[in-house]
Amino acid sequence: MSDSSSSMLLVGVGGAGCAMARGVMRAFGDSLKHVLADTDAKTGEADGKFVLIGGDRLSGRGSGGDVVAARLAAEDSVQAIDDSLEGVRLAVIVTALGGGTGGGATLETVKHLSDRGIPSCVFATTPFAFEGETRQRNARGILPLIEEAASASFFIPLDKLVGDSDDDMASAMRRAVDTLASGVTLFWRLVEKPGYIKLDAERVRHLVAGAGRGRFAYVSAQGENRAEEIVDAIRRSALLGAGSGQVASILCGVLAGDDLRLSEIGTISEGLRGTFGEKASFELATVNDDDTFSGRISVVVMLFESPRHDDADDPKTSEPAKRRRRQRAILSTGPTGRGRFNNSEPTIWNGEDLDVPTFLRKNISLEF
Ligand SMILES: Nc1nc2c(ncn2[C@@H]2O[C@H](COP(=O)(O)OP(=O)(O)OP(=O)(O)O)[C@@H](O)[C@H]2O)c(=O)[nH]1
Ligand SMILES: [Mg+2]
Repeated sequence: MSDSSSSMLLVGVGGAGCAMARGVMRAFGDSLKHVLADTDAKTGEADGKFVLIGGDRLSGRGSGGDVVAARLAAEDSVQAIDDSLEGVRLAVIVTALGGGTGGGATLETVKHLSDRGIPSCVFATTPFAFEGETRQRNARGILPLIEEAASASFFIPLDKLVGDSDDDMASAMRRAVDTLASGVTLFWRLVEKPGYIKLDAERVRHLVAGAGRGRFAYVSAQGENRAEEIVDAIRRSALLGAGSGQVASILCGVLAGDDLRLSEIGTISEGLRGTFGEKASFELATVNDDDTFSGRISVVVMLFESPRHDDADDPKTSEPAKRRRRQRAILSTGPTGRGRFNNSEPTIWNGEDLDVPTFLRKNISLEF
């Protein structure tokens, strides 16, 4: 593992999140700098560097599907990940929304990292429709908060990731984890096995920081017409949803062996731009790894909806961080401090404390 590769930290959060992070490590086939975090001590029994969060509150038994309990638990103890952060410039977080920990603890982890100047790129699955309303509600409630806090985020519905096949549940899950994991390894492969068109770790960080919410897919093909088949699969991908919504920027990673032809890169590049708009900013990089990809091309596509922020490479000044600081500034003037009225009786009228400024009483957020 090179120094620049170890500037990227893989973080798994929650039971399924840690399982997916282990999938990323398996797919990469080498040791990745990582940390696995869960409120359930059992998750730590398998391989990998594990930190138990919320041990005092939840006694290592998980949150039982309670997002708020998981958030509080993570607020108490998320600093347990700090000894994994040395030299880290970008965190890639994998998690599954639906339970308590994947949602609640992910949000606190992202905020904690951002406060330390580390941008997060979050890959989060959302529950299958058949899992029921409680899990869907858990996911829907926390999703916008994670989106706002993270530098880049991908919310991947498990229904779409698995597709229409009628596999048994275990194989469908395995396929979902493998697909996601193979895509997520792109970050490390770009740095460790660069092809002719390179992206180094700092450029990856720059592209991801401030990119906002995106869509993500991983497709593979082999044989004579593999490039055309890839373009076709991209057009039909339910995860990318061609034609549904604006695309401001496209990041494409082409992973192949020594047999990758220039014309194939051209076909993929033109196909993508033709599908998602010539006006979108476009960045393509290649990975050359003959041992893994000989005879095959795999493509990771990331589409982002909003234009990038100019200062996005500085997480302290990126838009999510600025929004959070504004929010904190509002909250820090809350009703606990009554200034020169500290020793006087509050002025209560119709149940409202009129000494508290109106914008706080009415929960109006001010833009500074
Ligand atoms: N990829 C994958 N997803 C899973 C698996 N099992 C469950 N899920 C998904 O993960 C979501 C979260 O479930 P868990 O990981 O068990 O929950 P948690 O984050 O550990 O949270 P708590 O256990 O409630 O504290 C579920 O709603 C499912 O959508 C799995 O084996 N693989
Ligand atoms: Mg759990």
